[in-house]
Amino acid sequence: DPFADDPIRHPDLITRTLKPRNAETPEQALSAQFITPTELFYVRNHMWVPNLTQDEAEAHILTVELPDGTTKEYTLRDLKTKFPERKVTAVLQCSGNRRSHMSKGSGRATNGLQWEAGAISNASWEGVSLADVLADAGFDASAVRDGTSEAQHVQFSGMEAYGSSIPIKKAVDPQGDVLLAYGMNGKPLPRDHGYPLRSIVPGHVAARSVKWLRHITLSDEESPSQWQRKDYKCFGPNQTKVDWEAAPAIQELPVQSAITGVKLGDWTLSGQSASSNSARPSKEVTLNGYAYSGGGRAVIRVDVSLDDGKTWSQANLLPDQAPKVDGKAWSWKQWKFNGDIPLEAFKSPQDATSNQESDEDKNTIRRGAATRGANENAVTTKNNKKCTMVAIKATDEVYNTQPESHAATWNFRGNLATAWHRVQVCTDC
Ligand code: MTE
Ligand code: MO
Repeated sequence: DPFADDPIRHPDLITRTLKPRNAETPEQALSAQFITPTELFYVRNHMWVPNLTQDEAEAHILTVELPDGTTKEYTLRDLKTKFPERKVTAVLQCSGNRRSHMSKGSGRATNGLQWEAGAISNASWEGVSLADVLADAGFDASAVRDGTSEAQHVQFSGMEAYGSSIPIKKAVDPQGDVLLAYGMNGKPLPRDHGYPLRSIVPGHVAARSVKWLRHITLSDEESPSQWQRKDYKCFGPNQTKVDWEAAPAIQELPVQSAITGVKLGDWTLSGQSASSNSARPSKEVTLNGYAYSGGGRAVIRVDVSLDDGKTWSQANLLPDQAPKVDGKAWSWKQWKFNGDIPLEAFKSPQDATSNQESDEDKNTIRRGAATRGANENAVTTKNNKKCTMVAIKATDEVYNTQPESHAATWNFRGNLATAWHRVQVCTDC
């Protein structure tokens, strides 16, 4: 059993598969801190987890291969001593994050792990600059700027067999901030996250941040791996038999957001004046979550609708807790919203089901019940239950925003599920 040696997982991670180990970050941890606690950072492994002792790790060799076939080797110790240490705080998001929302929201099955909104996390990464190492290995980055570079791609290979690549432009861009990282949140990388060395490609899909990194190849071609040439691509909603080569590999991520907490408060009277006849009962609601865009594009706004998209308000974006690097937003924005849902908005579930994502429905009921201090019994008091749909969407600094429906962006691989995040919120009226 190649998995017998896998590390122990934190019990709060939500396991999707055990062998290989895939687990998402629980909602609470997605919103509680700006930096996701290391032990709750989501895990996406295609194979087993390599196991190196500390001595083996220090002696671990990274080989860099130039287009002319010449190679240069660096031990982890070399990397740590020869190059200045750099630290970048960056989100990693799997291309499959929210895939289950796409499947349920569109009513069409998708291939792959049925992640909810927790295949994303934020951490600080410590290591050395890939651009520095490539220059030391003898690669002349000016050829990339001149357009005369033979190398067009930087291929990364992991110790198990996983591999993928990024465009050379990103690798040598001084503002690209690509790291060869050996640290995470101030400690050595844990085994699940690539010990002893991984690439970190901020702003790109996490599939390009290759763990247990052992080989870098500069080439005129993309990585030949299936993870570069196949799995992480998108197609149109009508395309199920596809020409893989016709679509580019996912690199920079589109804009994304999710609700990771819903709390219903008390009934209050709102209106022009609480004492006048026009006062209407409404239910206090508190929402929170994250928003993120690829390519270093900052999220500028998170819009919230308490009536499934008819009217909108704005969430408060919480202050960044990591400085932007060279003006690039590599981390997410966390957000919070307080509002009131008018009594009339709550409909019996039959009327409110048109767009519902059923298992989120369950979650929300659980949350609602918890905030009322009730227990799971509340779930069964179906007759009194009334629900409404809340929705959110984010916009980034170039005004890209999220699509309304998953049907419009459905693809059979279930990649890049970025439609408005809708959650059904229920109460006993
Ligand atoms: N690197 C190796 N060597 N093996 C893998 O299976 N999975 C990739 C990427 N790098 C993978 C890998 C994918 S698809 C994702 S989403 C991220 O690692 C997950 O990184 P994490 O487990 O540290 O969250
Ligand atoms: Mo992924």
